[in-house]
Order: sequence, then C-alpha cells, then structure tokens
Amino acid sequence: MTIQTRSTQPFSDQKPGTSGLRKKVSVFQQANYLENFVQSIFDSIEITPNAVLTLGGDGRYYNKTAIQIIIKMAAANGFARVLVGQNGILSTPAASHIIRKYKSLGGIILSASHNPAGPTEDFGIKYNTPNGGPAPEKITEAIFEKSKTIAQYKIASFSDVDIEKMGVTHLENFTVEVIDPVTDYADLMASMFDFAAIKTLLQSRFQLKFDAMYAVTGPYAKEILVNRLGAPQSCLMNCEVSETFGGGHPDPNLIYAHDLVQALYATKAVDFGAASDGDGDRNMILGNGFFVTPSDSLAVIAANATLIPAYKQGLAGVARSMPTSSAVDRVAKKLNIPCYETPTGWKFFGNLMDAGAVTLCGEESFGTGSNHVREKDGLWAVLCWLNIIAAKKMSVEEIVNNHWLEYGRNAYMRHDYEAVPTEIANGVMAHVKAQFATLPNQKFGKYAVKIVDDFSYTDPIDGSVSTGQGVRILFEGGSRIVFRLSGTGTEGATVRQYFEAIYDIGDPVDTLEEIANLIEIAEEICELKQRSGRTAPTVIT
Ligand code: VG1
Ligand code: CO
Repeated sequence: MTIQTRSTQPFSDQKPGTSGLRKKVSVFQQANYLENFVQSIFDSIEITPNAVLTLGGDGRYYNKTAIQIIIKMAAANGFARVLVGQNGILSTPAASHIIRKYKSLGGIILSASHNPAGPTEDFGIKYNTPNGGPAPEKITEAIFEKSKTIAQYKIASFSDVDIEKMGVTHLENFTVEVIDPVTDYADLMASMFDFAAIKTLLQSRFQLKFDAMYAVTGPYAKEILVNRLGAPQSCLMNCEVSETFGGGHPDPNLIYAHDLVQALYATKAVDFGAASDGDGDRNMILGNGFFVTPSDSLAVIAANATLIPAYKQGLAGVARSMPTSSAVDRVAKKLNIPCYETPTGWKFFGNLMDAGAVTLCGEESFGTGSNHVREKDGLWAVLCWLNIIAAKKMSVEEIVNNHWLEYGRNAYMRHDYEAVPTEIANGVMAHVKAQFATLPNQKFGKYAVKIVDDFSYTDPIDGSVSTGQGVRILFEGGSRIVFRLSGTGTEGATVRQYFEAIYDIGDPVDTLEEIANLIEIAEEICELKQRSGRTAPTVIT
C-alpha cells in the first residue's frame, strides 16, 4: 500500500457545532474539505498500535464517498482496523454501542441528523471517543485549532473497499471489516428490555406504528419490532433508507412526521406511535390522539424505570439539558436521586455517565437515552415506552395523566426561527444581554423576573467550564424563557426560544394561556419578530 502525503490549505469554517461539523453537501465536496477535517481529527488524538476505528453513517447522500476517503486516511494514519457498517450504515446509537463493544479508539459518524439529505442538502461528520460518546469540547476545540493551520494530510492508495458485502478485507497490516449494522444493537436491546412482555403486548389488540422517516432506523425497527417482537410488518412506516430520506425532513415532530401523526389522530385504531430521526438518536412518542412532550417522556421513563429489567435496581441519577423542562427534576426529588442540568448537546452527559453519576439523560429536542450507550437513542426510548405500557397495562394518555397527578405538570413549548440572517440573530441575542442589568425585578403583568443569566456549566467530574450556553429568564414561581442560537443549522442562524410554566399538584391548569403569555413577554424582551420581519416561528414543538 502506498501512502501519500498531500499538501492542502485550511478552510476557515470547520468549527464543530452542537453535534459535529454540519454543512451543505457542496461544501464537503470541495477538494480537500473532508480530508482536512478528518486529518484534523486524527492529529488531535493519539493513534495507538492496533487502534480500531468504527465508521458509519445515516445513509444520506455522500455517505459512501466519504467512507471510502476515511478508510484510506485511517490506513495512512496508522489505524490497524476499521469496522464499517454494511453499506456504510450505522445509526448513531448503534455506532456508540459498536465503539464500546469492540473497544474502538473512536468512531466517525457521518450524519447531519434530522437535517434534509441529498445533493443540495446537508452532510455532517462527528468524532466519538472510546466511551462511545461525542467528543467533549476539549477535543472538538483541538480539532478546530488543527483545521486552522493544516498544511497536509495522509491518504493511502488502494481501490475502494466493497462495503456492500459483509466480510474482512486485508491490505497488508490494515484490515477493513464490514459488519452487520443491526445485530449487535438488537442484541443489546434484547438484553435490556422485557421482550417477552412486549411481544405479548404487540400480539394482543394493541396497535403500533413506527415511522423511520426513510432514514437510518428502518432496518433496526424491522429487526427489533417485527422479527424479534412479532409486530406485523404493517406497523412499519417509511422504513426504506433512501439517500435523500425520501426528499423529506427526518425530524420526528408533529409537523414533519405527518404520516404518523395522521395515523394516530385520524382514527382510534392505533394505540401507540413513534418516529425517529435521520441518524436514529431522536424519538417522538404518541398515544392515540395524544402527544408526549420529550421532557415529559424523560420524566415518565425515570418514574417507571424499575419496570424495565435493565433498571430494576433503580437509577443512580438523572440529567437533562438546561432548556429541557424540569419535569424530570420532580421525579428525581421524589426518588431522592441527583439531577444534573447541563448545556445543550449529548457530549455534556458523557462524563456523568462514565462516572456512574447518572443513568438516564434527556433533552427537550426529542432526545432520551441512558448509560447503555453514550448517545441518545430513539429506538431505546420506544422500547422503554412499550415495556412500561406492557407492565402497567395502561394507555399512553393514562400513563401521562397519572404522572401529572402524582408529580405536577410542566407546560412546555419551543419556537424555532430558522435561517435568520446571522447579524439579525446576533443582534437579538446582544439586545437581550444588554438588558441583564435592568431585567431583574422588572414585571411583565403578573410575571416578575427573578434571575437573568447566560448559562454556564462546570462539569462536576473534570471541572471544565462551558460558558455562553443560552440566556435564561427565570420568573418568580418557576416559569421561564430561554433564548439560544442553534449549533446545528447550516443556513444563517437558527434562534430557539423555549417556554416553560410550572403547575404543582392541584393547581388549576391552563397551559395554553401561560405559554401564550410567555411568548408575548419573550418578543417584548428580544424583539426577534420586529428585527427579522418574521411573523411566526418556522417550527413549533
Ligand atoms: C439541537 C438540539 C440539541 C441536540 C442537537 C443534536 O442542537 O437542540 O438538543 O443535542 O440538536 O441532535 P441545536 O444546537 O441546534 O439546538 V441530533 O439528533 O442532531 O444529533
Ligand atoms: Co439525530
């Protein structure tokens, strides 16, 4: 095998965001763009003899091209072995599991998650560490620094490896092993859940629909739900992986998962619905005509975790990202376990899970997971719900209503304004921050501002500090508004506004009115609509 060292020049925009580097496909297609980033990753880690790299992605356009380049660069940079999912497929949680199970030095996941796919859409690349989780900021910053001064990269020349067939290819001392992307993950799920009880449930009159949104979870859902749990094939919706995700937007929410929403709201026939995103780490849970907010889903799973075999000993602790509602905090309080509040992005949960401080984690953005891997996990969340339903013999709606009766309720909403011109978005955030001195004690109708800050987090395990993680406006009584700029968009800036109102047990509940009040106050404070000329958010969840 010949190894070439090729000259290159830095690109200025290779800063990883919330979840890796995400750009339009055309950006990645520029000569040396992908190569520069991959070399910057390899230059930021120590590649030991016998090092194994796990490699795979969500199946989107450009995945296969990128995989061939990365295999050749891994060979040139001293990896001994690359494990690649057949056809380049690995869902994000499955990749995390493979990294852990086969003791990889790390993994490269090719995904832009829920962003649309295709030649004119998005591509992404993310590096995960040996614990299976997204690289922490210390490493992503090192990668970015390397990318700014890169002058050359190393690549081996051999013909493309056939990734359609499972098996091993030897190239001198370097091996490429094409693995089944599904089996290891399905085995892990079978070891954690009461498959017998779920099987009985799915073979009763209980009807399930799962929508893979033409993205990576299709084959996983087929193996787990149909082959192993005996659900009928007809429960699968949009389960063929396509390079363009069927031209859709594989973001499991009430707007984009319309086929599923239709199935759950149009008739009484279907009891349970779930959808997952492009790379399989997000989930949306629906009962018949009933939407479970991701924050409530986390709280319900935490409250009922001991019904699931993997958690029957109880939870060490829980964690949620700052904008996520505090529904899970109430559960933690009752269970008398710690509850951590971290910045947005799964990379902040890794240290807590590695240290054994938390078992379950979640985000408001349809992400829930546990310490079985180091990524959020869409199908895992679906199985949690099915296991809980099988054990409690109640509908989704009954489970959630009972939960609110027992713990109180958090009303929650998120507004996203996508593709806002960057200067306007930055202006909005600056305008909010300029009011930090005057906002405390200010009153908006019945809402008195208590605390205003820009969230900063000190990792309790390694002491690292992350600042500027989102502006929080906390009101007396516990309601709050959060403003953040997204770190995953690829066009202009995405401004996110989060609204939360708290109801204690016995409080009269009018979630719509409370949230509407907070939405108005938010505009008064941030002037986003006024400054951008927008009249409504792009997405409401
Ligand atoms: C969004 C979500 C965040 C999530 C991230 C990655 O980030 O808000 O909760 O962790 O996407 O999810 P941002 O910076 O755009 O708000 V995924 O499914 O893309 O890996
Ligand atoms: Co995702």
